[in-house]
Amino acid sequence: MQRILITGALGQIGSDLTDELRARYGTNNVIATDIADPSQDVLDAGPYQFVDCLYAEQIGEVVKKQRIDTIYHLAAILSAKAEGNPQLAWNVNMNGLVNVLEVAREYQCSVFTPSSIGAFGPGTPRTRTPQDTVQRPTTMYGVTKVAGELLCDYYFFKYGVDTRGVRYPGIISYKTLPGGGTTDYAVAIYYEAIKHGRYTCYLAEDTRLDMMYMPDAIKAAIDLMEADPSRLKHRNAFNVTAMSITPEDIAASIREIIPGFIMEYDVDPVRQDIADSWPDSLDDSAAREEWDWSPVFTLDAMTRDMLEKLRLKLQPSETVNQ
Ligand code: NAD
Ligand code: AKB
Repeated sequence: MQRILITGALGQIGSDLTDELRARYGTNNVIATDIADPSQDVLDAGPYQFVDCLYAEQIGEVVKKQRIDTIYHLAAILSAKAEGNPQLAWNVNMNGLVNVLEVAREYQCSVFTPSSIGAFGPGTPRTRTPQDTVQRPTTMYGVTKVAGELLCDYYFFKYGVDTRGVRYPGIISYKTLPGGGTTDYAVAIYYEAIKHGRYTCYLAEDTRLDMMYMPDAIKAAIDLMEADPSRLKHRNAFNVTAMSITPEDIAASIREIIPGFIMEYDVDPVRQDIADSWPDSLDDSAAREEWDWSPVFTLDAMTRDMLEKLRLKLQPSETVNQ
């Protein structure tokens, strides 16, 4: 039976993942945890506990009491926020992960940990970035992601902990706002298109990055955790992608539905530097071969769904483009 603990469950990915895992495995079998204040909706939706990943005993207590066998470890500091406070990012992203892995070792849990396109750097081949290649990131976020990938491999080889993970691209979703990444613009653009009919983008119009719609990101995590382990040659840090797009590509896709949408640019050098150090497009053939990874959403399909869902979510008084 699956008894699941999610760390960082109130974040962008965690809030969607919690719902999907509860739909599959039963509400009471999925314990959402975070350090942020939960809303009443979160408390009503299923089991929730405060767990700070910086304290292994807090993780261990829930794992033991709730007889957890699988941990989805999502608590982290994302790239732009990490550049503002590198020491915090190192602490949360590394010590939080070590604590989760140690608890998993003690209680024989499987662990899913996301890495990122941020694990690559300027020396990495930019196009069709291979699964196994140069990883010399220039951000603190990237440093912690590469170290995290290696640490997860280490716990598998050294202790037999069933660690698995993907390198996510920028994730686009409507339920919970992103938490301080470089790719957050790709979510904000949809909100602003509906709210104000225009958006000022902090990345240059031709900045090409991999992106993925949330349902595919959730599918990647669950498919990998359910994959036959005998097929996995890589275990952690599988490249996965759904689309390789620029801000202008998203704007053009939105204009198919909101023809008057205006996109302007005011480049933020910090986030532009980070984006410029990341790949244009990942080669995800290892994930396709080893656990049949295949995304569902194209850019236009995602745009249609995002705009439809945000129109339902936002109050009519907040919107100019119904
Ligand atoms: P997020 O910032 O939206 O959420 C992170 C959550 O972690 C927050 O709710 C925060 O309160 C919580 N948290 C922070 N410090 C904590 C601590 N000490 N203990 C417990 N919880 C703590 O992040 P996300 O976008 O949901 O990302 C989840 C994971 O996926 C991260 O590892 C991130 O690097 C990775 N990832 C995300 C994206 C993306 O585009 N969202 C892309 C690539 C990889
Ligand atoms: C970020 O921009 O930090 C994240 C990521 C790609 O890891 N969205």
